[in-house]
Amino acid sequence: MDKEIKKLATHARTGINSASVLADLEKIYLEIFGKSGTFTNLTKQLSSIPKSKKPKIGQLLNEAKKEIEKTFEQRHNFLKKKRPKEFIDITAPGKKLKLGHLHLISQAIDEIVAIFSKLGFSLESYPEVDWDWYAFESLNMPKNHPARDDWETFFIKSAPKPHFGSQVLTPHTSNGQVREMEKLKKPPIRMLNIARCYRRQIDVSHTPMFHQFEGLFIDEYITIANLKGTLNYFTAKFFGPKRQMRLRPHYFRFTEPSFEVDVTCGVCQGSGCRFCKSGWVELGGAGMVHPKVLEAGNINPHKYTGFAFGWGIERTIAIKTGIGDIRLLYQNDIRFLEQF
Ligand code: FA5
Repeated sequence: MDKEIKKLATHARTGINSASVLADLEKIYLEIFGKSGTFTNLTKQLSSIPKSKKPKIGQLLNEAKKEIEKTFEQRHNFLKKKRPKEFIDITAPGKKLKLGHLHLISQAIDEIVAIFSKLGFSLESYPEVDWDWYAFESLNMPKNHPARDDWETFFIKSAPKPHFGSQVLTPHTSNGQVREMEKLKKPPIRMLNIARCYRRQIDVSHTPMFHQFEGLFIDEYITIANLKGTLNYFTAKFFGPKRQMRLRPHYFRFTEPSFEVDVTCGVCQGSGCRFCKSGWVELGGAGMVHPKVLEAGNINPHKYTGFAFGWGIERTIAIKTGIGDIRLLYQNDIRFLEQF
C-alpha cells in the first residue's frame, strides 16, 4: 500500500501544480479529498490491512496528506495573486437612459392651458368634492329635475347643509361657474377650469373618472359671436387649421341658448366615413350663461352676459389621435403610452 500512497502523492502534486485557475484547483481538491476522492478511498482501506502494518501505513498517509495540502495551499496563493484586477474601460460608450414623457392627459392639459391663456383665460381651481348647490342647484337644476340623471352623480355620505345640500364628487367642471362669480364679484371674468370629474359610467367613450375643461367668459356685450370666435380659435390651434367647428342646438339647464360643439372628423376631414358617419364628431357642450345662473352668482343679468363651454379632455384626445377606446388612457400600458 505504501507504493500506492507515494503514487497518489506524486499524481496529486502534478495535478495541483498544473491548475491554472482557482476553479480547477477546487475541482482537483475534491477529486482527492472529497467523499469518494482518491485519498479518502485509500484511508478506507486502512481497516483491512494487518494490525502490525497499520502504524506505518497510517504515518505514511498522514505525511502524504500534509504534503498534498501544503502543495494545494501554495498553488492557491499563487493563483490568487495572479488573478487579474477588475478592469474598467472608461472609453466604453455609456448605457443610454430611456427618456420618459408626460402622460397624454397631462400633455393635453398643458396644450389647452397654453391656447386659452393666449386669449386671456386664467386657470382656476375649485373643490373636487363640492356642494349640490354649486354642482347643480345654482346652475338652474333644481332637486329631482330629470336632467340631473344625465350626470349620474356619486354622492358623499355626509349630513346635508342648509342651502348647500349634500356633497358630491363633482360630475362636471361647471361647479366652478358660480364659485368664480362669487370670488371675483364683478366681471370681466375669463376663467378656465380643468379638473377631474366623476360619473357612474363606463364604456368605450366613458370612464368613471375623467377630465373636463370649462371656460367661462362674462362681461358687457358678450354674444354668441364671441363664443364662436373663441371655439374656432381653440379648434384651429388644438386640432390644426384644416379642422372646422360647428355649433348644433342643444339643451342645458344652465345655458340659453345651448349648443353641442362638433369638429370635422380627423379621419375623413369632413366627407363622412365609417368612424364618424356624418363627417363631424361631437366635442362637448357650450352656450350663453343662463340669466338665473348669473343671478345665483350675484351678477346683474341685465348688464352682463357671458358664454361657457365644457368638454371632456379624454374625448378631445380621442378625436385628435384617433384612439377608439378612452379606457386605454387609464390602463397604464407602456406599449400604448409610448406611442404619443
Ligand atoms: C356637461 O358636463 C356640461 N357641464 C358642459 C357644459 C359646460 C355645457 C358649460 C354648457 C356650458 P356633458 O354631460 O355633455 O355636459 O359632458 C361634456 C363632455 O364631457 C362630453 O361631451 C364628454 O366629452 C365628456 N364626458 C362626459 N361624461 C364623461 C365620461 N363618463 N367619461 C369621459 N368623458 C365624459
